[in-house]
Amino acid sequence: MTLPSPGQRVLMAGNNAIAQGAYEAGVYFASGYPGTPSTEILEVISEYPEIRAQWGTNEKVAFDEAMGVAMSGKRALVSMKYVGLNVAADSFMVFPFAGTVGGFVVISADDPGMYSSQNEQDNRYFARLAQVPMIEPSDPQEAKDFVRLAFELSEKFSTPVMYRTSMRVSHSKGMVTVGERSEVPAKTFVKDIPNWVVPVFAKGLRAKLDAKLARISEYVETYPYNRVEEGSSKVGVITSGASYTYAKEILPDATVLKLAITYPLPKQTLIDFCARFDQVYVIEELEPFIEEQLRFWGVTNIIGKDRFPHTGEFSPDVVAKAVFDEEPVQDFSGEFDLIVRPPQLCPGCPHRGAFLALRKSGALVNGDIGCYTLGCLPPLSANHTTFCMGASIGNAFGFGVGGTDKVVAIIGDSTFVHGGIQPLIDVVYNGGNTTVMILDNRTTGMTGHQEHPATGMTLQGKEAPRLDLVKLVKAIGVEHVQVANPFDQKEMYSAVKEALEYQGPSVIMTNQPCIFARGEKGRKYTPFVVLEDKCTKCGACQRIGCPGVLPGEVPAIDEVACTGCSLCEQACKFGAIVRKGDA
Ligand SMILES: Cc1ncc(C[n+]2csc(CCOP(=O)(O)OP(=O)(O)O)c2C)c(N)n1
Repeated sequence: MTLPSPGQRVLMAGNNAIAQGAYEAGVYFASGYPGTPSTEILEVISEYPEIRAQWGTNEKVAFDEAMGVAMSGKRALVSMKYVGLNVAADSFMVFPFAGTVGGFVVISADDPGMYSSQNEQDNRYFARLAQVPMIEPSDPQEAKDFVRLAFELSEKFSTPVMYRTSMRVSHSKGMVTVGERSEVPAKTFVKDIPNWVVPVFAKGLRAKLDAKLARISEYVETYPYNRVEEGSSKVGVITSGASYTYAKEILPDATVLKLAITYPLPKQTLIDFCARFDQVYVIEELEPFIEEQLRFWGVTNIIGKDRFPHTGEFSPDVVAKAVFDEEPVQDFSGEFDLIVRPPQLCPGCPHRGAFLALRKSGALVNGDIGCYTLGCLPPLSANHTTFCMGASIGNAFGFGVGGTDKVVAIIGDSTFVHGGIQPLIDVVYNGGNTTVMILDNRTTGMTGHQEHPATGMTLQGKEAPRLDLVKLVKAIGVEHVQVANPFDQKEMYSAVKEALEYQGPSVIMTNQPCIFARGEKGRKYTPFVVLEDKCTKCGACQRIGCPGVLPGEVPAIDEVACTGCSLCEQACKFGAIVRKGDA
């Protein structure tokens, strides 16, 4: 990547701008864990040699490390998808009691509309829960500039600061004027047990935190980036983040109070603003976070979630409908009129072979988060529950305790390292008869092929000590451990059968890489072809769920898509599928 020079105006996506903002703000350390829409922030930061950047094994670990750097006196940032903050929440809730030494910023990237997420969650409530200030940019220029503001805020009040972005802000592009890096002098950590040993001194620190929040609340009343844009019409609007851009497009003449800091809210500024108008639109994506607060303060002349949907992503259309339509829009699915393309595993994906064996075994499968979640879709239909990262193993243990026979937890390599190790320890400790299949495709596939400890590579693509998953599960105490090739159906099925028959905890580790994993790209494949005269039209090859097997009375194989994995050949009992050249 060529880094832009100071003063240059560059077209940047919001996430790239955040990375540039971190560079300019003199950030010393950045960590995180991949997750849409935040992933690129750390990937781009890793290009700046001035910042020590690294993937953490999960968001809590990444948070704790950044927190340590900040306590040691240097600027630290941690970046994650909004659900990552659920994982890091334990630290996030306690850190504010002590405050920070160097600036500390946690980036939470929300996904209104759930484009690539397991749930919809408005993380603004996290700032309120943790009692930390929160800043929200609206466009790429602000995405960059607000990083510096967030660090200044953090150091001014010695508090962690939450920086909330969303899918639209992170992924839209805009022109950004870049600046220079400011090296920020390191501060010094002073040993002060009553401040830093939080649990022992929590009662006193609680009062201090309240007092700090009161000071910040006063400060935000005059914060220059909470600004009023005077308009010519009699309409007032309160908004922030991506919603600001829709509000400006749909109500160009309105007077807009644009909030940069959305927690704590500037109470008096908001009350005074609302007093100027008969009615004020509160245009905020997801929950009525600002609106509820206004109503709590006795403001009644506001139009909020009685017209605007509280689910899904906003767009100019949604805002226009809510403002101008007769009927309030109560629900919004966030869908566009696009041709439906059902998600599916890629041709040549090793997970397919694992699901075929699982389907044949009749096991109840507790799934986890990753590409393999798609194993729930027909025709595989072999992943029966999925919730969040690391849940599969505990869920499978629970199903077993509940009396269900033949239960398998499936979990990807990245997810296992993130949140699967402790539940496996628990299974061994508590005598579970649980089978765990670790789908080791040697990458974090779903989020775009990031490295993790078991790939043996760092964020920067440098070699690192490789976490040996087989040794690890044995060290945990699992005695029945098998490594199986998912492209060899006989081997895979017999591994599943054996594990299910075994009494006690067992692990099956698949051993084939993702076709896009490092070192796999650009490989030449010899595709398979269908011999029409031998085909009995039984449909078995269609039931492996490979997009490379094209439907038709006599199926065909898409030579461009085919990676020669041979699962279709193994499914055909009539020898009608052969490797090209062998026909
Ligand atoms: C707490 C949390 N952090 C991050 C994510 C984003 N995310 C979705 S799946 C996934 C990991 C997928 O990697 P892996 O388990 O190796 O499976 P693969 O996709 O390679 O099959 C991540 C990081 C998430 N959903 N939840």
